Amino acid sequence: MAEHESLEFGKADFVLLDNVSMEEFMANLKLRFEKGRIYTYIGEVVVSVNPYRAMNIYSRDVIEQYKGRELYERPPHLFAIADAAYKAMKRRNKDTCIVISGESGAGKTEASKYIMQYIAAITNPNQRAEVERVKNMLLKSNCVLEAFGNAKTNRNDNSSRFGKYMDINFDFKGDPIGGHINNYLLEKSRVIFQQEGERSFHSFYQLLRGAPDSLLRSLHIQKDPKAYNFIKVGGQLKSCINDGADFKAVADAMKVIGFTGDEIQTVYKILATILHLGNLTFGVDGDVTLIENTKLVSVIRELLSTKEENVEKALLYRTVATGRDVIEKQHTTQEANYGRDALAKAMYERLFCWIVSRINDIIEVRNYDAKIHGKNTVIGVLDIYGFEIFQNNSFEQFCINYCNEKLQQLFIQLVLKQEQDEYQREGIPWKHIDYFNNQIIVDLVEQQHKGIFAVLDEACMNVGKVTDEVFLQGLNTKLAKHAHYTSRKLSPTDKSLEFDRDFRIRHYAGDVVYSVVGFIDKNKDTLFQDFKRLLYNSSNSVLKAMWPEGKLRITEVTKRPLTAATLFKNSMISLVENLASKEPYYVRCIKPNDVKSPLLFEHERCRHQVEYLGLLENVRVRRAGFANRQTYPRFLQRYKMISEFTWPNHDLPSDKDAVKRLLQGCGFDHDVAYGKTKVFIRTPRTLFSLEEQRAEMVQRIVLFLQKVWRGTI
Ligand code: AOV
Ligand code: MG
Repeated sequence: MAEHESLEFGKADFVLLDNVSMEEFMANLKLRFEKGRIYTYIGEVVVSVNPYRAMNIYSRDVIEQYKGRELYERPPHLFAIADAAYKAMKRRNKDTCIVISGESGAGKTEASKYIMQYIAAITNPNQRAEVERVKNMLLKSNCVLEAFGNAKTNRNDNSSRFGKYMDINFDFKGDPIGGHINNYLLEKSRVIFQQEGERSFHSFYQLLRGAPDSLLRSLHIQKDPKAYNFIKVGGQLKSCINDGADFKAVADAMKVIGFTGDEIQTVYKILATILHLGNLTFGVDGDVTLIENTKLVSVIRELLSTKEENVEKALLYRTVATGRDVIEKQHTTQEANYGRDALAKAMYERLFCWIVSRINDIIEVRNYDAKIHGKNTVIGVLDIYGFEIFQNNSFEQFCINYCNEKLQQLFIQLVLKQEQDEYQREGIPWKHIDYFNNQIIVDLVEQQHKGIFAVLDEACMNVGKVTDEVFLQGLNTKLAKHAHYTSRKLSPTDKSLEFDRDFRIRHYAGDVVYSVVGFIDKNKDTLFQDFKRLLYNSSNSVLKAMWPEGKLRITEVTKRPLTAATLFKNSMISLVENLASKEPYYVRCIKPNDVKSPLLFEHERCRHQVEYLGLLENVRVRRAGFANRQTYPRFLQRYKMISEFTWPNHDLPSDKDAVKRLLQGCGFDHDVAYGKTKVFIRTPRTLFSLEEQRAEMVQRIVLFLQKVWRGTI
């Protein structure tokens, strides 16, 4: 427990509150925020409140103050948690992970960057060139991924529109030798549409505002974002972000990471193609569908290095196999519009995934130290899109909010449930602390056969007419009695359900009304094979490599691809399994207000977050609980030398009795509890003190043995 700070800044650990009540918790949180103390502990969990202003607490000096120190020795900080995760990995050879959660705009991405910076700063004391290279790339990859995966939303000017989990691999010396990034479902619908007040991905505006004139000319692009249908929909063309300077920073970062000149040029060409695609319009002449602005087709052809007639054909026709015959079917204008939008979204998504995989190729652990010494441990950092509610919520918000439910469930499992289950198992006197378990909502979404994803997949497989309405009917039939689901049909008088297309989920973090419109399309995620072939047949080898499945002929494409929902669900399940296999450290971020003000602590807004994050329950479990536990034999193995009763061996009836005797002898009996198989130590200070005594004894024993060897005894 961090006790060194003056009380004028409030309690540095919520565990130290006089009474664990919502009022006291909130008063402490507010006081600390107002005093510029944005971090507070709950044991080993860091609670962070977004300061919305530059804080002078991340400098090199501050890093030095945290390096190698114990958690409770310094004021609460992200650096302390990063150091704890690092120490656990290094000392105990454990894979660890840092899970950062909180709603959109609460400060997760910023926190993840500070944590990475800290780890980079404290490692590689010998300045090995290879390690410096890896560290530089890990840091630079952030800048590139943010450019392509973040956007301004109505909740956050730099909102992550993808989920990111980054593993950093360390060698036996504790230096980073590589890494791997997993990315989760990019919100690609943003490529063609943004809600009012929002922007598309930063990358587009950066290109327009930062690229040299010669590059823009070669891409046939003009500087004004208003000229492009796809990125002007949200109307927010400016933001507080400096797009021009960022363009250069991203280009430099790509170079440093190791993207080739050709690769970088192709990235720009794809961005430009997408912008041009957005301006393509279709018309009809008799019963023929045609492209109205044919000049754009030759621009697109040039950028994609394909044949002009192939571009036109892919936009206007679809090749279909009927039995053995292959025919070309003309699109209606509606189908052509749909195909164009799908192409733009797919090209962007593929570009993003390709960027991630290129970074992975480059930062992957090289074949040296790690493999030679066989030891390679990992710290994972998770930064996902936070829970969000917009004016209109669709499939993407549904996936994002489900992802947040999964992470809350993991927190409950690891912090609230397992802890209490263990006390019970071990027979430690314990009054159960109640909490809201969101498993019921996780099941509502992902359960086989009757979960929302299953109903959606079933609707998509229908042979008859597949519509969003059919899907909604399916939900209403299967979930009519579910406490966390309702819809306009089921609750006709409910004012928040304005339209027939609406359904509502009671999430752990609040009620969200989703519009069913677009769910089927987004889940099926169809991209006509003709487009894949078009891009595969490009003479630009970088572009071609992004579309390997374009190689297949139409008659060879038989398998129904997995739906977007199933892919996302599977990726979330394996993410959670992965996190659960590591030793977790938590950062819980809170957003103090909705207007990005550094001064405003909106009480109700914060109280709501404290409540749904389960922080009060966290304090209760922690306070009544124990900081450390070890089996009796393990405890003895480590500390038996500090007591005459146990060194070198004890003659008591059991290890448990020996541990009791040892702790009584040291005067720590009041701070521990004896379970069936383990001893539980309440405060870290006791453990620290045992460690100190052990170190002293080890030293004495070593000196003694040296004397014996030298023959002086
Ligand atoms: P998020 O990652 O949690 O939202 P960010 O980390 O992007 O939120 O934070 C939002 C904004 O808050 C940043 O752009 C900064 O302006 C400010 N901010 C956050 N943390 C700090 C800090 N420690 N110091 C100063 N300013 C900060 V989302 O990605 O939308 O879920 O999907
Ligand atoms: Mg973020």
